[in-house]
Amino acid sequence: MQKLQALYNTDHTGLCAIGQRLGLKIHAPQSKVTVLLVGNHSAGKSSFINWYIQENLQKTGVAMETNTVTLVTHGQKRETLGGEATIQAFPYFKDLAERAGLVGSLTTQISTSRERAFPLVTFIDTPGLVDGDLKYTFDIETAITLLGAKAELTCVFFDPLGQALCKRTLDIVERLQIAASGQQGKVRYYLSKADTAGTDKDRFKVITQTTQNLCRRPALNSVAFEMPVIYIPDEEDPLANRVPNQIYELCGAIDETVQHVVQNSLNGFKHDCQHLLEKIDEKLEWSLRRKSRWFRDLVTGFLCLSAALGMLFMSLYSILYPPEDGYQGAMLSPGQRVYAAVYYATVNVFAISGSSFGTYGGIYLFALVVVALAIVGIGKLSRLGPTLTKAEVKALHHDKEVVQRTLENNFERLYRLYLGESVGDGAQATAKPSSF
Ligand SMILES: Nc1nc2c(ncn2[C@@H]2O[C@H](COP(=O)(O)OP(=O)(O)OP(=O)(O)O)[C@@H](O)[C@H]2O)c(=O)[nH]1
Ligand SMILES: [Mg+2]
Repeated sequence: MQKLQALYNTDHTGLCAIGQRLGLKIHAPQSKVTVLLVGNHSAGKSSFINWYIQENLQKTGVAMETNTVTLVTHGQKRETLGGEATIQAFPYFKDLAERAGLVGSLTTQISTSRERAFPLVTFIDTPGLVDGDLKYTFDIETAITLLGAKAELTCVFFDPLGQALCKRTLDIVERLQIAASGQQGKVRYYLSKADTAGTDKDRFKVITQTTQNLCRRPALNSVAFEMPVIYIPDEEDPLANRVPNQIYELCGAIDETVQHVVQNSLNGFKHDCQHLLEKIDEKLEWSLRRKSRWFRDLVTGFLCLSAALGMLFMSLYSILYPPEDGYQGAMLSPGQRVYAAVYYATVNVFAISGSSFGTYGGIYLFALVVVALAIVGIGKLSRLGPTLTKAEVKALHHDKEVVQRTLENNFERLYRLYLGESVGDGAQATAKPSSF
């Protein structure tokens, strides 16, 4: 995805820069997938992130640990960013953060972890949801709903203790589900900390009660709830992991989302390249057509206008300086001869055809010819709009070559890389990590 981003964002030869020169808005695809974690207080959201990236990054504990919205993302060095810096790093969160009054309660944790698909994922860890008078420093309902719209995957965690009994959690889940209607699998539900749920029978009871509570909500009663059970596996003591654990399926769901987004980005890349090529061809064709017509219009326009002006000048001259012995006389200058020829020819045509146009018919016709020639001449010359200069045509050919090369050299290669990576990621995600 980073490689794809570079193809868009390179300074002069990137697809965005070429698009800008052509007057097209080309947007680089998103570089990462956003996974939103929502749930009751102490449901294990932060612990899941820490386990996924195999780093103790987020504070965990039974107290209300997470009180800010935290973006956990991969980077070159370990760093923590505040609200403003987060908005700089993720400009598409600006509007959302301002609407929910979130700027002061927004943090980014950058980790160098390369575990699982983490380099391609940004997790959003949200504060635990509780009922009562606890005041959040921002409008949590709006914030989570807007974050849900931005995220590609939302995971809702219910723990055996909290279940789906928290009104605030249910309100938010309902909103998220309504916003995600039509996007199957976007909001997923998990029973977290399943190892604390007791026996198989207890666990089953907890799942039933939780889904029943969810289904009481009108917007949720038509949702077919699947509630995989997950818990953080104990790597040191495999015997402690007797309870079935579907945490690796959650990793698989994240992988799937990543693959889906990468595939969309690759298809978008091909589409953008083709769009740019079409636009360049269109411009070049337009320029060619314009150039061939340009010369023709220039010559025709010039000839018509000169003929009209010549005839006008000639007639004025002939009227101002008529020959002493009249136009039938022998002492005619060449100009007067043309005028006389045109004039008498037209008069004769009308006379022969018995037209009642009279003696002035020839003059009218003469004037008509002058006006027609002038109109055609001016019309042709006014069509001579700007055309592309040689340098501009050369630059377009260069851009075309760059886009063609970018597409040919990268589409297949990135697709193969993606297929290779997704196979690798899948294997990694389902393989248990060796240590934590
Ligand atoms: N047994 C067990 N304990 C867990 C599991 N996941 C988390 N915990 C514990 O549950 C407590 C709360 O975990 P957190 O990860 O802080 O929960 P959270 O949802 O981030 O909590 P808030 O940020 O307060 O909303 C911590 O003491 C964790 O050690 C799990 O899978 N099994
Ligand atoms: Mg937390």
